[in-house]
Amino acid sequence: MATHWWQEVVVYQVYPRSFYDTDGDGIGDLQGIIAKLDYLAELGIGAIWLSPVYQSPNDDNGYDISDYQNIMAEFGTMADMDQLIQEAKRRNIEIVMDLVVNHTSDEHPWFVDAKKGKESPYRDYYVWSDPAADGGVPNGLISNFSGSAWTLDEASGQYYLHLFSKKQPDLNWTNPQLRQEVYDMMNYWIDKGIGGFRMDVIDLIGKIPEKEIIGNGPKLHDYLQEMNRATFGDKELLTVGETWGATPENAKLYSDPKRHELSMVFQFEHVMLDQEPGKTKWDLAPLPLNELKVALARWQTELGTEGWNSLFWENHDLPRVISRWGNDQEYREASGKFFAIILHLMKGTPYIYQGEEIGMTNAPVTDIGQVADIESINLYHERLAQGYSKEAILESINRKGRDNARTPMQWDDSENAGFTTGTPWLAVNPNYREINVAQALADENSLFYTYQKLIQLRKDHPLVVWGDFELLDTAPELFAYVRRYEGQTWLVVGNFSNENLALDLPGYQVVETLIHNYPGEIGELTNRQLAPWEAMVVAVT
Ligand code: TEU
Repeated sequence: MATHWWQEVVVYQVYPRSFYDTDGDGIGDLQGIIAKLDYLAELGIGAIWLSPVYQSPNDDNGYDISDYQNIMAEFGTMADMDQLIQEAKRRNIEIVMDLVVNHTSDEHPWFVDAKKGKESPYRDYYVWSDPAADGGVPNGLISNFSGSAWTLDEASGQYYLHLFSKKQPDLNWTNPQLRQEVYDMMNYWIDKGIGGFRMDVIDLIGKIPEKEIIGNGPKLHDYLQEMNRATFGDKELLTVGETWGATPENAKLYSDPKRHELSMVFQFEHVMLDQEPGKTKWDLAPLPLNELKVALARWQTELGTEGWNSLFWENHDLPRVISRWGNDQEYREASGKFFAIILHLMKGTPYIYQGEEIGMTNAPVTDIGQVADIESINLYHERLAQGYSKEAILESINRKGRDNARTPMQWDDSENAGFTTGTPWLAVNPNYREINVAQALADENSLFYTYQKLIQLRKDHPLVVWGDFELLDTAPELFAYVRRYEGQTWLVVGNFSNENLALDLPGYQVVETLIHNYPGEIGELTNRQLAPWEAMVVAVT
């Protein structure tokens, strides 16, 4: 079986707006990423997933693109971008671009022209519909950012579709010319020497709006195969689809090498467990530990050789995992290491979201005025109108809002966490004096070095990349699994709780302690207590 570089690396996601600001405007920039490449090289990552840096009016922080072949002025210039690609390559780091082609900005020239009327050559690049018989919206499709997914274009009397904000009109992928424009744009970036694409909500491009079919439309995989042939198919690129609706079954459709589509997908099954069934992420429910383990394990075993996993706890849309499922007070470091160890020893390509490697936590808000994210702001107004209390809505936002992970990167304990000399676009988490990169680098027991060690283990031991996976049947709070490869066996064990936990795994003799988040080597695996969030990787016979 052919192997690929993107199976062996760890990817680091940079959210440029919040990473590092070099010109004092309070917004991170490309020179800021270049300045921190040595830091990322020290961590050991092999690729950066770069959230969008293209020209954008920033209704959704760059996920609303008005020019795919220009750089957002606040972030820098195309020369900076070329420099970033080259400087990263010098350190064996590939740049994976965010490909946002389910929609554009309403300020993209295509949409500006399309709005001129039905005769516009770009009209059909977007999705238009006449009003329903009663004169209202064409159907019941709902935007991910609240309200109808249809907005009336007064001039023509037709509605246009936007599955996200009004300023993110959906592209019409049934139009072959539009598809060719997207492929040409992708080739422009490939020619610059990028390492791949992270494909934003790619499972929506096969939609049939008139039938209210949104995800996993019938033509989706035809389009991806066509895209593969027209762009990256003959290149060694990392391509990862963001697919909220992925099951192990359809993940194989995307990532089975024989089908020539993508390298892998992001699946979100585990991310949706702590919400009321059938409702939204804002409708909070406790995390069922056993279901989490079972969900993750199913993905580990079901893809076999017909697909490839990606592994993540966090990204720019999700809360910080330590606050969400760990303990961001007393056991911040220990629980952070627990999540790192449990995830990075699984089979698949791991992703680290900026700040995760130093254990950044959710940033509390007490008033909607402190929130910048369009998703949370729209939710707030929608739920107020529906009669929810302010307190209840703010609780949901504090727990699940996207700004939690978007506060500026905490570099040191100087003002604004060393992120900017100006006023940060979003307030820095007040805990930056204790939690920051300088502190983490100075402490040899910090979470940073756990991540560094995990990345090194992956480089040194093919077992981590290629080994088989078996979940052990244990108490819900005990997360235990085995990896096996060419006669070697590793055991990964972690205590998913704030309490001591009995450990009794007879039948294994410890040969070597590879990683442990509490002091000391591991001897016996029987009649032992695990401390809160204690986690370890041991080679066994
Ligand atoms: O996210 C897709 C998406 O569905 C999320 O917006 C999701 O609804 C929510 O954040 C979590 O429940 C992608 C990008 O990652 C996100 O940042 C963009 O806002 C969105 O697409 C539109 O481009």
